[in-house]
Amino acid sequence: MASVREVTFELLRGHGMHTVFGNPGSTELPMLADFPEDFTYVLGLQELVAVGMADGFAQASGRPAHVNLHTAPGVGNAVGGIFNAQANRSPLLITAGQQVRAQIAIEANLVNREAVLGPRPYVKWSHEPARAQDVPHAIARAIHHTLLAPRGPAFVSIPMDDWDAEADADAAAQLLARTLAGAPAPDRGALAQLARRLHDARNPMLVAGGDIDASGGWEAAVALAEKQRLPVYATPATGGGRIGFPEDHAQFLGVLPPAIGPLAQALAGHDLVLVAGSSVFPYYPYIPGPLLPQGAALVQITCDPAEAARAPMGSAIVGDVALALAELVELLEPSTRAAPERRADPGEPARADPLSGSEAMAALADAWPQDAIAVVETPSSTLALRNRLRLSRPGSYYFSSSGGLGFGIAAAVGVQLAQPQRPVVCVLGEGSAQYGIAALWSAAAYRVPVTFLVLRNDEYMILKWFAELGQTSGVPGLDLPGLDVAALARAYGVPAREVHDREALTVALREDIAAQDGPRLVQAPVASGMWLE
Ligand SMILES: Cc1ncc(C[n+]2csc(CCOP(=O)(O)OP(=O)(O)O)c2C)c(N)n1
Repeated sequence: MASVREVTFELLRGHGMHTVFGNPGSTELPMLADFPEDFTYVLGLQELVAVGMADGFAQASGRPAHVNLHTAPGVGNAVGGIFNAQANRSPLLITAGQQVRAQIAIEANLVNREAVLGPRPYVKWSHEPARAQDVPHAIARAIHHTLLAPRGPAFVSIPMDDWDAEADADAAAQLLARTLAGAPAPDRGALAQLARRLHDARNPMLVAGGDIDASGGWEAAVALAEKQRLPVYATPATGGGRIGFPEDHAQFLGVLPPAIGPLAQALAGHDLVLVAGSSVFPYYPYIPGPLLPQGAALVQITCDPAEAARAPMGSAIVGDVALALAELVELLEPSTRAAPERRADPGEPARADPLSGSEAMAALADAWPQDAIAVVETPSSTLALRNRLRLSRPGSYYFSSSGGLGFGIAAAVGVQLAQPQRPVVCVLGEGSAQYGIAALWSAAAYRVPVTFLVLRNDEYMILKWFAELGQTSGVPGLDLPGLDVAALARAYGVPAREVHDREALTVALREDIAAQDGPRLVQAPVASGMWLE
């Protein structure tokens, strides 16, 4: 007779989920006992790191990933990462250990009290099975939830004595045979109406969001923009976890500003704004103003009913973004509107000592292989990175769309494990790097060849900028003197060096990207400033 553990691993096999990211504790040992040889366990030294690695892995593979957490304190550590994963729409199966059933009632040590409540706001489904025999069903159900639109994490808490219990053979056989399919098809009538509105519009535009990339709609977005000669903007960088349109395309005009007033101003002159694969809009900070410019209408295409329901303006079509875009391409004839004017190149950045963020990003652009992937957590240089790299291939950019730090290093490791053929470069502020710094150990231990670039400005620059913007003075805790990430990296087993000028940075990055034997880190001291170009 098969045990709950055996049936569960069989189920994971059936879903192609052979990798378990995690940090083990005593409550997880029974699950991990006799760990099957066809599975890989990737150790993260803290739960936030384990979740971040699984998030990157899930997003870059397009498949659900499994992360296993320690009971209450481990789940607590992980919550910031779970918050990021839901914003990233990452299909994560999150399992956590729990005390043995016999000791839950008396709240013995390590009981995860009301286990389902901790992660509940940030997961699609949160559950602790009523019986050991229900564990495989709960895990299957969680996996299905992660994959059905909108994708996202699901959580199962499992008492540690469940794993050796005898499984229900009939239920297991049925479970293992089940498959679920279904991308939500957008309403055809609504799409036909949108096609007419696009055709009739004088000056329509497209706002490209990350779900274009996640849904596989990249080519359809390009085809639609070209056929209709639409100017294209990216949704604000604050919520753009992925990029949805090639940023070197002649019709790509830049990244929208993230606040209400400036964003509406950037849309001025357009009579129809089509937003595909983004919320409307990931605003931050609060700069009030009209939501839309005079004379503009907005239509959003989203796979997420909640995102459609909460938008403050415009209409919405709910359905798979790639399907919707492909159907619009079919429905529309080529437009004779004038093509949008190509935006200017940012030009060579001025020389500075220390380097400006723009120079550092220009050095990165010089070293950039066509097929490389950027994982980005560098608040004051994110826009400079976008403007200088102009990434042009799908699946080339990962950013924590919630804004929660602790994503970058870990996600880069997960992305690289999912995409071993493509070089991965992770660009970090030295402040951001601290939240998930222990992921450097996983990169070194598993020889994951990510190149890390750390921009060291000795401060939380973006918070100083927000303080200035909000006219908030006298804020403590915004300086980071003496924080040497290269030294930290060496302690975790990652070879690291510091470089000071643009040429040396280009050379170091080229060398590190070419070396595929494990992770490398380059630290570049940079001047204080917000680097937009
Ligand atoms: C988990 C978490 N804690 C705190 C913050 C607030 N926060 C946003 S940006 C930032 C500073 C980042 O500093 P650094 O990486 O050095 O980048 P810089 O702004 O200097 O470019 C902080 C602390 C956050 N976003 N997430």
